Amino acid sequence: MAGNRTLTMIKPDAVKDGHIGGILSKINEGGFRIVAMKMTHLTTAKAKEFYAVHSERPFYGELVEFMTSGPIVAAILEKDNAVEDFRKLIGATNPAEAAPGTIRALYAKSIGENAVHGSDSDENAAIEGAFHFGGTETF
Ligand code: 3AN
Repeated sequence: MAGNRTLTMIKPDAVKDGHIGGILSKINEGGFRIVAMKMTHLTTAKAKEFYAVHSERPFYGELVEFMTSGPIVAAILEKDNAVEDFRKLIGATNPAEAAPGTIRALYAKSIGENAVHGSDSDENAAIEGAFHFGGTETF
């Protein structure tokens, strides 16, 4: 059975450019309920931990540097089939390939600075949710 929660981060580029409101509107219009949310600034250690799965990729250093370059907004979103439906709403990793109307088509600058994160599996959604939020911060 598909899970009903996913973890998103509005990344430093989108926060800096004033797109928190626009992205939250797309999330609401997409039928997701926000069950946890915070604005935070990742430390280098926390960003490295979050993206540990990419540690062997050539862009890992750049990714960690970018994700620690300014505050982010992290949120847990709830909806039936949340992981897959949210990845549809955000669009392809590379905004040049993201479908029109998707969050990345609207707000992302490049494959590296791509406005939002979305979990890629139910298992990772649970891990990433627990990474950002304690039980008393999730509703
Ligand atoms: P997605 O965020 O769509 O799941 P992943 O998991 O392949 O994409 O990559 C994680 C993050 O790493 C992306 N959101 C993006 O910020 C960064 N990234 C992915 N590919 C590249 C790349 N070729 N160059 C720079 N950064 C990248």
